[in-house]
Amino acid sequence: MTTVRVIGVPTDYGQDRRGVDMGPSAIRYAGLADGLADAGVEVEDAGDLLVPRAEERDPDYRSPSQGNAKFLRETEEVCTRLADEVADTIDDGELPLVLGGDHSVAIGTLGGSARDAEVGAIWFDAHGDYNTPTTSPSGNVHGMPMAAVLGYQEWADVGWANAPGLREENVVYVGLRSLDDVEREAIRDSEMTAYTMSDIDERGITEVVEAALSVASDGVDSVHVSLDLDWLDPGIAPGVGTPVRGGVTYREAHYAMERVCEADVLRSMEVVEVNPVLDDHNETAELATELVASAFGKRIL
Ligand code: HAR
Ligand code: MN
Ligand code: MN
Ligand code: MN
Repeated sequence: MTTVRVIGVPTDYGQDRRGVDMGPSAIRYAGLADGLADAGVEVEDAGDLLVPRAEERDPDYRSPSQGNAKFLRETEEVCTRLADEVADTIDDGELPLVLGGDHSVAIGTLGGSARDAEVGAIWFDAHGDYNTPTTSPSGNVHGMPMAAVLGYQEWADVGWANAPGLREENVVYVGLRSLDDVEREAIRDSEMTAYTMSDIDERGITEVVEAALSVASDGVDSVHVSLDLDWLDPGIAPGVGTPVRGGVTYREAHYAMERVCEADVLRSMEVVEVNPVLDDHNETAELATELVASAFGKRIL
């Protein structure tokens, strides 16, 4: 039986809206343990990493390459510890489930998950998160983790942001609908595969998820799944810092997670960007919990 180790990472360094640091608590309160039990996995809750409050820190450190990324020192500090914890979990034969926090935590999750193995990744998100400290319009690191771990441009020599085993040609986006202009070009020029919401409109979630799983798992040991709750339509997932209209539906999201489970390639998973301060009666955290249960095997029949 799979043992899932839950690792909470209560950060909000990577974006401007306070409250996403309460994501791990909200997701647990929404019934994560029961959801995972329904899915038939063993659960071990490792608690939360200790994360200093943003107000106690100075966001203005300017590096790498003097870009505008905020809270980089703090992000490094947290992601370095998270990467070790994720790598340890996998060494122990368990499956890490990281609860964010904002999406900058993916630098740590992928750093640990792709430390000693060849790994693919599926990025369920409205956003590409492929900015660098100099291309970013906002300076928010949650818009940068994929560029960071793949060593794109100024991220290239940033040692703490490496995921050595992550193969660019095995990275797949699903559900994109908000990209910055420079970021869009960079994704086009990369070896990653990108399925937008238009692709889902045209081909349907079934075909897009099949294609994503096949690209992500081709020739690698296993796959990391990153689930940003703003992937879903804000009508059903209002508790996120950067909502974008036109996201996937409840059924499309569940279908995708059910297929992730059936494909049996999962190495690590993270659920990010749940912000209870912006939420409607914790419904986004509840949705996150339900989707995790589907990804780990909860079935209707
Ligand atoms: N692309 C914009 C930026 O870099 C917005 C990024 C928003 N990112 C997330 N994560 N919510 O997906 O600032
Ligand atoms: Mn250990
Ligand atoms: Mn994201
Ligand atoms: Mn997003």
